[in-house]
This record gives sequence, structure tokens and C-alpha cells, in this order.
Amino acid sequence: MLAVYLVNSINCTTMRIKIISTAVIAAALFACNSTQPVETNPNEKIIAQADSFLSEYNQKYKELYYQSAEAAWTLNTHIVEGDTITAKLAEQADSMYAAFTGSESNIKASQYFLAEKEALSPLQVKQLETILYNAGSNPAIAGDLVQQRIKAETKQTELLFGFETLLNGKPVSGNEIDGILANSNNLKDRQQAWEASKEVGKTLKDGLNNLQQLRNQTVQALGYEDYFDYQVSAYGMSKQELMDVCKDMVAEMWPLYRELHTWARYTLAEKYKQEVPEMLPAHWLPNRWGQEWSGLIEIEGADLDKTLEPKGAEWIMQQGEEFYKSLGFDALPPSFYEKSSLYPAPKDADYKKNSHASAWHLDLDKDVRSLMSVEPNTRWWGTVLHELGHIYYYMEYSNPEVPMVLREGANRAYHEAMGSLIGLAAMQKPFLVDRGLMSADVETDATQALMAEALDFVVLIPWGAGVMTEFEHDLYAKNLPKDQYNQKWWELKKKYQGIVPPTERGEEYCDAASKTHINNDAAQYYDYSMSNILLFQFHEHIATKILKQDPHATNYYGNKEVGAFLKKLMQPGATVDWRTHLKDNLGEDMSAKAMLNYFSPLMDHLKKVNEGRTHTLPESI
Ligand code: X8Z
Ligand code: ZN
Repeated sequence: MLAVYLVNSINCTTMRIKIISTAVIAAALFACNSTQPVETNPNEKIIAQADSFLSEYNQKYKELYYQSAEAAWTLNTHIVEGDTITAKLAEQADSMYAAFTGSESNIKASQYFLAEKEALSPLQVKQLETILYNAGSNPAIAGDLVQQRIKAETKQTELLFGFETLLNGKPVSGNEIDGILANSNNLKDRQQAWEASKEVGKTLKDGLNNLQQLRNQTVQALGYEDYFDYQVSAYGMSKQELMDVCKDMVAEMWPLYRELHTWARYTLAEKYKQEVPEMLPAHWLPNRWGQEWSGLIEIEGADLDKTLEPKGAEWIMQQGEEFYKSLGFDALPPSFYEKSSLYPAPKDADYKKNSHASAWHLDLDKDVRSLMSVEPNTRWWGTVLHELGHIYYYMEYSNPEVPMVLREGANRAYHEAMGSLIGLAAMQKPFLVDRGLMSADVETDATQALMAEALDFVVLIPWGAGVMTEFEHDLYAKNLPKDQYNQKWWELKKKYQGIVPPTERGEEYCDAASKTHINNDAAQYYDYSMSNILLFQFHEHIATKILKQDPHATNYYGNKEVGAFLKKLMQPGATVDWRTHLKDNLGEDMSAKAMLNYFSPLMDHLKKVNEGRTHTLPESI
């Protein structure tokens, strides 16, 4: 999930005192006190010792996490050219967080207790394992490397979001670029907008190369093979296991993706009055990375963009919250609206902000915020619901049963799935009619609606589990050389998405780095593909078991039982094992079956539409 942590090299005396104090406490814990009476249950003592270590850790963790998140929040919401103080503060706060989470005493203490794991409670073990995992990216034994990485990450964020994108010599926002790619039929304008959006990559290439080394080196100090290995281990998987899961996801969706690809080539060639291309030119698509193409479908009589436009961005936020409240979730705390940065910076603002949407859990409790640039259109309607899914997940597991260090999703994909699930539900006709966003009289074509959903949820799979995952795998696990970044990127784009650039893209560019996550949410993008698989499992359960409605035409609005089911998934946070949690709540393992079932009517339709057309992607991948 996108939440950015930034840090730097700071020599902090206070921090060192704290570390010593933790070390002293740990030493005291381990010392055998001969004056104490003999314990009847030998486990009681170690359980109590672990509890006291964990409670001190959790308290400090929350404090330092908050400081680091606050400083990172400012860095991402208020980027001013020439301001060095904000970055410095962010680096300092992140350094303190890193020094604590990666301290030798915390590592030693958790290793010591974990050696006795049979004696401890599952909740204690889970916390200790997470503490060790958190230490993995900041180990003190890596010395100066952690400081260098923190500094390099801060710099990369500033370069990415402080970058002035120019179109025809004039500054242009991400929303404006997206607007051109969503609406223009002029290929020249489209190409210029697409090319403008990639310029930032050039300035990020050296930084990415530096981070490639530093991320690998820091995690290697605690025994991880590389940074990709480290991020994947959060799922309890090896690199190979994760790559196999991704391969399976892509393979299972491939026949449908291949039909969508064929359909898109012919449809767009007609739209732009061009020959049908063998591969899709990147600037023909309605998204800068070709990661979702739902804009290619206009459902007759149900133009949501047109309906939302006059209502305004604030209305979208408020309706998003209403939807969650109708399911039985609480109102957002007032501080959410006071402290969030929800709308684009004014045109004449003397600062820039991170243009990518994210949700933040600043104090691991009720200080929840979102960073967005909401405009009243369909794309932002989905994004608002996505981000609110994170926010409500944060609020649900911020309960006394969940220790600070486990205030995370059951896994990262669960976290991504919640809001995207609500986004799916919020696009279905019965919901839209209920909410007055579509007239009940409109005869919508169910197949077209299904197409729009496939162009979003299916199209993301080869992009997320293919291009992004394999690129980052090769970057970190295979040390992809800097002079092969762009070549590798476009090789993968062609293989997995069937997308090619409008013109040759040499190594002076770094098109991968135009994607936020490559810079500040590294080696985790498979989360989104897995979340799509999971969310169709959740949706199928909700539609068939709770609502007793056709999964293609549901209305979640106002149903407290749906809310209760979601809360049950959310409330334990990371205190549970994600696989067991799925089995307990759905009675099944992670599987693409629900997603394939959902889209199966579309396959027949597309086969007919594409009859006689040439498919240029291979039958299997
Ligand atoms: O980054 C996001 C969210 C924030 S966690 C807006 N998403 C991915 C992306 O935009 O690349 C949601 C879908 C995929
Ligand atoms: Zn997200």
C-alpha cells in the first residue's frame, strides 16, 4: 500500500539513549533472578518477559511511527522548490524510526524470544516475527547504508512529485494528462501528453539505480537475498512461490486478456481511423501505463462522468463516506477532513503535492488521512472508494485486541482489496439506480457493463503480476543493469500487455520510473493483482451468500450484514494468518475461480465479436 516513509542520516543522542535503555531492559529480562521463587509453570516467566518487552516496543513503535508519518505527510503534501528543511525533518524522523526498529537490542530480544516460541502465545509470536520483519529493512548492523537509503528515498520522492511536467512548454498536472488520454481523439495530442508524462523518468533513473543497490544491501544484512525477497516474505512466501502465483494469475486471465487486447486493437483503430496495429501503441490507451482501459467503454444512457461532473469533488467524497456508513461503518473522524489533502493544489499554489492517491494511518489509531487530487469523474469515484477502503480498514483494526505492530492488513493484498471491492459494487446498476446516479428506465447492456469491469480488473493482472512484478524481480533479484532498464521494461510491456511505445525509447529514458510505486512502494505491486483475485472471492460470497443477488447486479448499499462481513475480515488486522483467515471466512483458499466465473459470459461475447479478427498475442503465455 502506498504510504511513504522518509528518513535520513541524523545523529540522534536521544535515540541512542532510548536504544541503550531497551538494551538494558532486555538484558535485565534475560538475567536469571535467583531470589525469585521457583516458577510452577516455566512458561509463565518467559510469557511475562515477552509481554513486557512487547508492551514497551509497541509504545515506542507508535510514537516513532507517528513522527515519521507526520514528517512524510508534510513532504508529500507540501513540496516547495528550494525547501531543504522539510526533507531534512522527514529524514530525521525516519532515521529515528529506523534506528529503533532496526536496533540490535530489538533484533536480539525478538530472536531470543522466538527461540522459545513454543512457550509463547500465537499473538506474541506474530508480534515478534513482525518486529524482526520490520527490522529487516533497517538493520543497525547495515550501518550507514540505512541512512543512505533513507536519504535516497526522500530525494526520489521530491524529484518525482516536485517535477514540473511540461506540455507545449506549459506546466501540466497529472489530472490534465489523464484528461487528454481519456478524451482526446487526436493522436498527435495524445502522443505529446503520453511523452510528457514519461519525462520525469529521466530525472529518476540515477536515483532508482542507487536505490536498487541500497535496498538490496540493507536487507541483505539480516539474511534476505535481496529487496524483492524481503517484500515477498511478508506473505510467508519465497520469491519462487510468489513468481509462480503471479504466473498462474496471468495464465488464468490470459485467454480473456487476449480477447480484450484484440477487441481494443480493432476498436481503437476505428476510433482513430488508423490501420489495425499489431500491438497497442501506448498513447492510444486511456491510461499512462495501460494498466486499466475502462475508459474505452461508454455505456449508453449511463454516462457516469456526465452525472458526476456537476456534483463536484466534495460530493464524491461525501457520497463515498455515506456508502461505507450505510454498511454500518462509523463516520470518519472530523480530523480526517481537517487534516487530509483531498483536492488538487490550486493552479497558482506555490507548492506541489504528490499526485498519486494514498491513505495514511499516521498514529496507528484514529489519525487517518488521505492524500488525493479528487475531481468529479468516474476515475476518481473509484479511487475515493479505494482509499476509503484503506481508511476503514485502519479504523477497524485500531482496537484494543490488535497491538500496534500488527495494525496492518491480514496481508497487503487484503488491504488493497477492500476499497476496490466497494469500487466494483459502486459501479453496478442496482446500486447506481438506488443512489440516483442512473435512471431506472435506462436499458443498459449488461455485456457492456461487464466489458467495462473487465477493462479495469482483468487488464490490471498482466500489468501488475506480469510487467511490474517481473521488472522489479529482475531489478532487485537479478541486479538488472542500469543500461537495460528501458529495454527490459518495453520487452515486458510487449510480452504481458501487448503494448508498444509510439517511438523508440532508448536508455536515456526510464519509463518504469514514471510509475510511482517503482520509486516509493518498491517490490510490492503484485499486491494489486492478488487483491483483484481476492476481491472477486469476497464479492461472490457477499452476492451469493449474503445478498442472494446476481454478482453482476448487486446493491450493497445499506446492508449491515455486508458491513459485518467486511468488518470481520478487517478487525483482526495482522493478528491472523492470511490463509487461515480466508479459509475461516470464505471456506476456500485464494483462487481465481470466482473472478473467472464472474467474467465467463464475457468470453463467449468477445469470441463472437472478435470472429475473423487476427489475434496477435500468443494463445498461452
Ligand atoms: O496505487 C493505487 C492506489 C493507491 S494504494 C490508488 N492503485 C494502483 C495504481 O494506481 O497503480 C490502485 C490500483 C492499482
Ligand atoms: Zn491502495
